Amino acid sequence: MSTPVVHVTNEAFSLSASQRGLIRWNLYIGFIVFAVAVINGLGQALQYADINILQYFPGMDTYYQGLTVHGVFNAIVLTFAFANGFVALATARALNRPLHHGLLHSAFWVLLVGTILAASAMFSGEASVLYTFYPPLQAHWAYYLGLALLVVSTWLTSINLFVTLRDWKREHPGRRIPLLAHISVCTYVMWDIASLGIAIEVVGLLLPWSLGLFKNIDPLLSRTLFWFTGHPIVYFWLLPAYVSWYCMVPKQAEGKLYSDSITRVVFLMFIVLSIPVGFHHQFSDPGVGSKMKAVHAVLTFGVFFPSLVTAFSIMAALELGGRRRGGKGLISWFFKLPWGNPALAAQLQAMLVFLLGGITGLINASYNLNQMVHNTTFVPGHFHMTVGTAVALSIIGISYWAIPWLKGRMLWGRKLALFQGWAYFIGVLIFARGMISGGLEGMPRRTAIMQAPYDKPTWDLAGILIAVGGVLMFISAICFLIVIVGTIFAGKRDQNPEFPYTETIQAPSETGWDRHLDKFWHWVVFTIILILIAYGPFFLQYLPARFLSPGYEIF
Ligand code: HAS
Repeated sequence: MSTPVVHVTNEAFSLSASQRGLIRWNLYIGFIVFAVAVINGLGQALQYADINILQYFPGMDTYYQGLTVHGVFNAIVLTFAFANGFVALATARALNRPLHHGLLHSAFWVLLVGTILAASAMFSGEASVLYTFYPPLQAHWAYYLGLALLVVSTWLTSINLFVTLRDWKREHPGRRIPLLAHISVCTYVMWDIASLGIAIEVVGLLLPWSLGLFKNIDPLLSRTLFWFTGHPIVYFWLLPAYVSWYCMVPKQAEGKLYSDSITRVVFLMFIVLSIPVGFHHQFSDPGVGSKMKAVHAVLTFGVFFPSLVTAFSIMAALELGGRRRGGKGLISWFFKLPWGNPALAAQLQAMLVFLLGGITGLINASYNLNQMVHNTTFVPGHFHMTVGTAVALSIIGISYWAIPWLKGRMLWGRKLALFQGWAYFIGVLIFARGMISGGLEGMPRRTAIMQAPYDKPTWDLAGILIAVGGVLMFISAICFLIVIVGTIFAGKRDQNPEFPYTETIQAPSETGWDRHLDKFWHWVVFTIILILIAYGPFFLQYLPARFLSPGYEIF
């Protein structure tokens, strides 16, 4: 192998105290809602083993209220707050320049107000509509407005990344965008297009409906707009973790990233392929033609591909690190990785679980198998290994270095942090095993099993596994929160905290074909064409909207 080209700016990087503070507070909002959501999670998991603690906690008066808080706080607020903070930080690091201060401020405050509005509606029991808020279930207007503001906060962050990149380009005419900045911006470009579906649904349909401006709603149109955003949102959750796996983890593992260009291609593929796949969540919906479902099923196998490439790329980067540290043979390099670093260990555990999460995604995506698992606990089994681990455990791992860096303190409770990662890893594997086997036995999702008037003996073991795994995950989450609070208040001062930044073996060329990879607009045009092919026929045949269903507040 030729001598590695080091493509990384080693000059010192710093941000003003106020920018560090704002980024830190984005992460703290995420941790605060996470602390509430894991209590709900424990309640949900225990009820599968017939143990009821839901009644003892605020926000969990009914199963559906607790599940709504759990889903919205974990899957929307935590992930958005983390992305807004971490991806902005990554961009600033890559371009070695500060972010736009006003935009950073506004994104933070809009996120906070949105979170408070949505939380107030959920805790008052007027928005027990789950995180998918399918109409005709109707929530209080504050819930919809809160969600809309959360999306606006991501758009403000996005503008911030574009403005920061534009300023950098003015100072560096003709230069290639640094890889870390490129993939950070790609993450938000994808989300900007994807979030249009939910923006139209919430602002155009649900908010005026909840305010009484019109009486009835169109459930199928709303669901379709929801899933237009609802599948790509999973990549908006995942890509900040990928930013770390590509551009930070190899450094922490003492390895190097193999190819700059392949990494750019992977993120561009997510822009193009993430959106036109939403009907794979609606395989069982009447009103969507089977041809459209087939197109989305095929494209779903397309969006599987960039994750497959990621698995190989990251594995290669890790192998380089393991071999540098003395690993030999086929697999011993794996054990030589620096497992003693909690920031790395948590992310490696997240990757291992994601291998299983990805495989279960393929089962969901296969039309005929989907008929068997749809609306069963198989699906939460899948998503606790994806968003619930690949994303959540990566957020935890990243926080183990990012909070010390942002705060100028060393990580407190290193051993507890290491224990935390393993407890989560083992916990989620037991939990997901229960969800998946229960699902294959027809155990329904989104159902208070304990109160259900029916039961199947084969669900008993599944329920116990879900409860045992859930308890372990809960203990692990509490350990994480203790480590973070300990770091903030009791971590030893550190004048020179490390910001991990990976080197690439193949640097980007200044003159070659791969320069086109930096022209985001080309890829946006491809994306729009593909969306028109995948959604156009449905809307042409379906519109105008059919406002036929009244709203219901069942729970
Ligand atoms: Fe999914 C349902 C298909 C990925 C989340 N998914 C859901 C729901 C959620 C969710 C929340 O086609 C439920 C929504 C609801 O409430 O109804 N999903 C897929 C497919 C993928 C996929 C094909 N999902 C995700 C990700 C998520 C997520 C990522 C969150 C972040 N999913 C579906 C379908 C449904 C669905 C159907 C509807 C089901 C139904 O009927 O309701 C793929 O993108 C997965 C690709 C992943 C891989 C794995 C790559 C592995 C990597 C790890 C690297 C490992 C290394 C190991 C390096 C190909 C990158 C080395 C480690 C060392 C330590 C050395």
